[in-house]
Amino acid sequence: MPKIHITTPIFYPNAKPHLGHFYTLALCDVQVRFNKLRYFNDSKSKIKFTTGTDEHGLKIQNAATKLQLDTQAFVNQLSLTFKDLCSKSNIQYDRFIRTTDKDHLAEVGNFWKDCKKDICTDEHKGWYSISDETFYPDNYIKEVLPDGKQISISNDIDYSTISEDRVFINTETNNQVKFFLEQNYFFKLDNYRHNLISHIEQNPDFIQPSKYSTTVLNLLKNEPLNKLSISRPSKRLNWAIPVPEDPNQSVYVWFDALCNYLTVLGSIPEIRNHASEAHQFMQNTTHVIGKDILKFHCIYWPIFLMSANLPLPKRVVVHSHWLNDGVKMSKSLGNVVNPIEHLTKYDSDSLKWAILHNSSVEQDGNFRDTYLKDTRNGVLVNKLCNLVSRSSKKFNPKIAICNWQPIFKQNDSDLKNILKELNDKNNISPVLPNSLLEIEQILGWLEKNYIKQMEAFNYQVVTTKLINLLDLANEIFQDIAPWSIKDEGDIKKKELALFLANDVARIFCIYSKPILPNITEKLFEVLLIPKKESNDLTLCKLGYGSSYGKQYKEGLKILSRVD
Ligand code: ME8
Repeated sequence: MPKIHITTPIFYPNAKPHLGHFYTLALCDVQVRFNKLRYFNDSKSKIKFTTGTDEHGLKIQNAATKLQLDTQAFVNQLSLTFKDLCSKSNIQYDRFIRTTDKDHLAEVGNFWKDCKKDICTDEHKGWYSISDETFYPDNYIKEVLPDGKQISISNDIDYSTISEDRVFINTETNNQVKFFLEQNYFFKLDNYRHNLISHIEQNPDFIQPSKYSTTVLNLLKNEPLNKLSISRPSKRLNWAIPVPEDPNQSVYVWFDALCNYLTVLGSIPEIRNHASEAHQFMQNTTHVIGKDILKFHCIYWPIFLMSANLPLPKRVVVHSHWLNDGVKMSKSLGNVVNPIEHLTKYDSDSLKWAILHNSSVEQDGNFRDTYLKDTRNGVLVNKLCNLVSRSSKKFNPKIAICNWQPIFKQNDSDLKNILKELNDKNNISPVLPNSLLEIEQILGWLEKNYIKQMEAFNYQVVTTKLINLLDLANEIFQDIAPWSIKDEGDIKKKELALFLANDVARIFCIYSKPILPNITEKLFEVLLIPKKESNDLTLCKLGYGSSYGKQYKEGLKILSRVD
């Protein structure tokens, strides 16, 4: 009876969401729906999906000030655009947390107190990027001269005399940094370095894909794990949660934000209690993040949790980035694809399939408009809906299904004999036996690998196999050409084409339900598949449906082309 918790990062509402945010949300939504499908028959299983907005910090404060807007009104408005994206794309979270929510403010204060033994005060000087909300060491900084030339900063730079008009940037993100000198609270990360190394080594799936586990281990083993500044003077940052018992200091936005993963599960004592549901959810949490925030989730967050004596999440799944002409799509650069535009022109299933089929969590990808059209027209209309409509519109597949279902369900030798008999009698082309064999092979592969691949977020591998299935069933249909069969003697062959088209469509719909919740729901209706069967992965074999096929309603369009 698993309790599973899946999270996206909580996004900064300093601008409207773009395709990158949609991607993380879609990765999670599919994972949630896949788990619901997988555990459909386990009435005690619970799957929780949380997302939200990260509303404090300098970045937000400055964005609101620039527009001369009240900061709360500013975040209220932008937070809604993230919610709106979810509702327009049928992304169904259980909680949308905002870090300005009351229960969260209290949770951050309590968490801080629980980490107290590892927190100290010190003078802080360093290069801070407001856009990245993080400090960078000197060797990641360059000065941009008035002629645009970039030079490294010299070792003997006098920090106390850096004038305001000089421009410095961080070399990783190219975002501007400023030099700050101030008194802050610090978290002694190094206290947990060895514990974290052992945890990652003993749990090779803690950080996925494994290349990121290697990156993090290398960092922990080879780079100094400096104290992390976790507060800012309130006079510089007032749009933040105050540090408990010290109103002159404000909690650093990342300390505040990471804590959302606790707030959504309940109070800290409850999460700590081994017998509680909150504890089980916490232990079985999958954080899905972009690689830009690896360090925060794979180093800082587990260390904070160790300090507070709380369970660590099960795993952090790290995905790559969507690029635009080779540059990371980002709100600050404005080089973004707006998912809402695509949702308006196409539909949410098409957008999800288009980006998940054309990407992998391991590699950065460039978005192309053609992905949408190819998915909607090429896959969903021409391959999937066509398979259903061509086998149900002119014909009633009911008898065909009744006749062929038991033969496929029984055993292989019967089927082989029948195919042989059909072949001898009708001299059918080799397409049928070859394609049928391939269908059986793909179904065998899916039966063995679907759960493993979906769990590892390798959705593209699954969608590729599923498209193959549709191609093969369409090929058989085309080859047998039931519309041209008039002869009574050929009736078996005609019925076989109808049965295969319907049954492959049925199986395709079960497997693709997590990615295509809307269109599969409609197709299950057309194919007369009862709810219980549409959620049963054990029925993903030819002949295992109990459906009798529905006469396709005249004029019924599941999905039409977009040109
Ligand atoms: O970092 N490609 O928020 P954020 C793929 N508030 N995914 C992308 C992307 C791209 N080009 N751009 C953004 C923050 N993302 C913090 C998080 S969590 C406790 C606090 C996605 O609005 C990806 O998931 O900058 C990335 O990690 C996240 O949005 C960053 O969102």
